[in-house]
Amino acid sequence: NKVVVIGLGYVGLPTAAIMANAGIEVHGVDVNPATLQVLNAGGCPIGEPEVVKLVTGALASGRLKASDTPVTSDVFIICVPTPITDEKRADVSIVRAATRTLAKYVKKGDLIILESTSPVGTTEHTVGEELAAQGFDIREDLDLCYCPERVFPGSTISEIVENDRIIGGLTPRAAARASALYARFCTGGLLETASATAEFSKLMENTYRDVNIALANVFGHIAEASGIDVNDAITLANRHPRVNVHKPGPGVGGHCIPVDPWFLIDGFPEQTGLLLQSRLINDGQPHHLWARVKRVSGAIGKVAILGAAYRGNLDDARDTPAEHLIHALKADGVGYAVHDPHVSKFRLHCGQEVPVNTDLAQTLDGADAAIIMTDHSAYRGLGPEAFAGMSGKLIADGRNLVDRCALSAAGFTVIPVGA
Ligand code: SAJ
Repeated sequence: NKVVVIGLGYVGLPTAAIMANAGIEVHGVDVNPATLQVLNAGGCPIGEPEVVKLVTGALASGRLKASDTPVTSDVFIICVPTPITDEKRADVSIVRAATRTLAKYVKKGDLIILESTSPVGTTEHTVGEELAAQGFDIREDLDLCYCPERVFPGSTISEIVENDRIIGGLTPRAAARASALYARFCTGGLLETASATAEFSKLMENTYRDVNIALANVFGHIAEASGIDVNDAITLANRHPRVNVHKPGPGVGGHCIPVDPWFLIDGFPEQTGLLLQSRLINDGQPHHLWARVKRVSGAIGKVAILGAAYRGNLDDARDTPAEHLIHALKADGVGYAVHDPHVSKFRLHCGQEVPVNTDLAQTLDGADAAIIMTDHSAYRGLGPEAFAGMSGKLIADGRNLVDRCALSAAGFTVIPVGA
């Protein structure tokens, strides 16, 4: 009746807290001293209110504990990051290191579950290999599973509890055992399959979204070239019962959608031309928007970037499209200031920390152009008063949020996406 969770990040920590609140004794493990310090003081390192409530409650109940080392247990769940390298290769070294750490605490008969989004074959070949190195027969002695998370940041708890969950067992016995565990805190369907099928399915879900967003962005380019408003056309197309065109925008961010398709591209280069093209289209969107701004005005010294978060109303700036825009501005020697109501700073991949202002008027002060990158509610419907402090009158609206009519009437040039 005890579960060890390795990795107390955006997925591991909420999962640990949900299990603790379902009456399971949970021992969380993390290598980050700052995370452990906050948790051991009874706090929560993630800001989402529902998560804070559940984590602090679980800690107070004594059923959730956190440290930097595992303990013996019957069940281990791995929720660590699976990044891509600068060369866009899948990096499963953290999964390997986590498995090596927990392998010392594993005994015959234990259930080991991987939740991290991973290349096809990781459960059997990376996790399995490390456990086999300890002398285990990974089919006979242990139950090994891949059960991917499907968390949509911003609604973490309800997504973990209510979504259907894929349960991929290396053996049917392993899948049945993991199902029984998830049934204790998940109300969604528990869909048993093989581990490799589950790994592929998870990658399919996020790749489907990336390719569809790329398609929407291409429709946006066509609309821009033809003078039609893409949003009107999409609204009409989506009235077809089998069509769901996604939203064009200023790029695709987050730690999942811009990363996961690379796992398939890396593993299956000959089969994934469409996926590669989609990745390039979506990563090119911030550059595309900046190129359109430059076509309207060649004399821009300072840009105000509105939105550091990768998606609206989140405080999460990981892999934000704003990073691509910053690189484009730097390459052209253009200065920038960043505004976000929810983010105070973020770090670029090169290590540079970018300060973020939470005061919109201060950020816009003296800017020649404003570029809206994030669909925060705070930007919806903004009119001329909001942009009054700018030096220039140019707004690129990457999310089609501002009051285009009022701004045009006040002499602003607004560049929308897909129109
Ligand atoms: N975006 C668009 N147009 C759209 C939809 C999204 O430009 O039509 C952009 C967003 O603004 C954002 C990026 O794409 O920059 C990614 O956002 P997202 O809404 O696709 O979601 P994520 O990355 O927060 O979470 C995704 C979800 N996956 C799917 O919807 C298939 C979530 O359910 C997964 O659990 C999560 O990835 C994950 O952890 O894998």
